[in-house]
Amino acid sequence: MYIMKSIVIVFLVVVCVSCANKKLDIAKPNIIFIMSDDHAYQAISAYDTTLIQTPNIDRLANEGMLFTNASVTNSICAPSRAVILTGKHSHINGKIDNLSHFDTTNVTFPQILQKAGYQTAMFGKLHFGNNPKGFDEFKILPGQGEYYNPRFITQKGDTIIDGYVTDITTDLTLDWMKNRRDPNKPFMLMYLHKAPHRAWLPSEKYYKEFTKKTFPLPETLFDDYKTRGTAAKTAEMGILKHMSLVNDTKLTPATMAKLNLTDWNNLGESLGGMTAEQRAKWDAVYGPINEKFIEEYPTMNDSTLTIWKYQRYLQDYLGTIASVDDNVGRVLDYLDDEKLADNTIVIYTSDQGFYLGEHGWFDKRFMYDESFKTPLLIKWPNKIKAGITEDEMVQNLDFAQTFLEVAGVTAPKDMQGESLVPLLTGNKEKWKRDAVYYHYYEYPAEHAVKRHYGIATKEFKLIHFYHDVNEWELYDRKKDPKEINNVINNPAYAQVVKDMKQKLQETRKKYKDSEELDRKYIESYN
Ligand code: SGN
Ligand code: CA
Repeated sequence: MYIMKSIVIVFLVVVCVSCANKKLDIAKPNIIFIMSDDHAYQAISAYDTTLIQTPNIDRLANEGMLFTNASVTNSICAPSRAVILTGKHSHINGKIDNLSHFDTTNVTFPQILQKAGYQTAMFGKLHFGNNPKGFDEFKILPGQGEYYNPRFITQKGDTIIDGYVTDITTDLTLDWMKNRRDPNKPFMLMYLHKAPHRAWLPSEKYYKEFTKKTFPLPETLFDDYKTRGTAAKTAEMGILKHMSLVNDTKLTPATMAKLNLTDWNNLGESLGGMTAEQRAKWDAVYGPINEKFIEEYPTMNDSTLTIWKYQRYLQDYLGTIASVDDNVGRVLDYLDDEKLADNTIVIYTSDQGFYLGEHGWFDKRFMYDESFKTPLLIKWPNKIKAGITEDEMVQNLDFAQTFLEVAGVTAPKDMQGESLVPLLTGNKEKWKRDAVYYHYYEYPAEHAVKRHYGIATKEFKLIHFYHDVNEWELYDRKKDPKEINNVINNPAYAQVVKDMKQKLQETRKKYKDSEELDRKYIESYN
């Protein structure tokens, strides 16, 4: 009898402990990391209503926190993703550019969360050249992926899915949440859009709508880079000179031939994935744009051609964002409907910012604000007070440690960011950062942006361009937010230059970057 009693007691204790553990696990917050590719903060209405309304993305700011000073450590796709996953700068995780493969011996936060009992999944664009580790399920685009009828890499092999990439990425995400999510585990989901990456192909609904729109010109569209060094002048990302009339502004080879124009690419390539039916619908809208251009081109000059290209660029770029916004709404609605929202932290960001005509440019790469800064909106009910704007300097480097802390897991000591949890939960006094570090490597390469590193404080930004130049630039971020006046040689800033150079050296040391590593990564190009 006594033995029986003991067995029953031991059994009950075991059951209760495992119940409690399960409860604890389920109580852990779910994490949904939404990232688009090349989404400029200028194109989110929570930041700026000039260009587009994004009511669904804005919900994250209305119900949570809007970061106005979020930046990346290296403004280019795959390196930004590597920083996010590892919590380490590019020079440490080794993924300095889009060209090299990601070193999968790096430990990533999804691997740690998976081990800690999270169910993990990734859908959309990764761009690593290899498959992600630490995911129970993934369906990712190969490389850049296609907008129409894209191919996906899955654990069971490749598959082509008919339709529009932004809708499909969301369908895959919702399908996983509806049908394969384990209700007994917390989950971490990476929902990663290809849009609005070049060559900016909107869905039918939105190319019909957005090709009718005209957008205000940015103040710096005709920037002459007067006060800057060589890098800005030699970069190949100008709307007039380097944006393709064919791939980017969607003139047809026939239009080009008629006007005796040449270009570096042809339409067949970027629209390659479309079916005949999709192409016919596309031509019904873009055909008349071509005809009008044929009429107008003979009277155009550099300035009017720049403006025409800018308008065409924004129509398509913003058209792709309208789909992203709709689809983010679908996911947020699902969380609300399924009563998952209360225990889910939702993050919206981009792999970097983007130039929407500022300084005459498209693309990214530079440490100037439009591409250095990135959108960041976070909703976490009951933890973040609704509608807060946060201006502390945070980076994509901080995400890994943030998610680990959210999940109650200790981060590895060699991660280099800071958890954002104190900022999210109103414990700002714990946030001590006064400068952020940046380092861009991909040169010589497409768009010809020279290698540079630098630091930004809330007041100033110091940039050192190196490799085949040795040039410094300093911007007064408060007085010159558009970064038009490089004041590096202005005697009034002599002390600031000295202090910022000192701070840069300390910061490089702190993050273990060095001239030796700069040389190593230059040599890796030879
Ligand atoms: C492609 C684009 C570039 C872009 C890179 C990197 N050219 O090569 O404009 O800078 O991707 O983008 S394209 O003609 O092929 O569209 S990233 O977001 O993947 O880093
Ligand atoms: Ca990108």
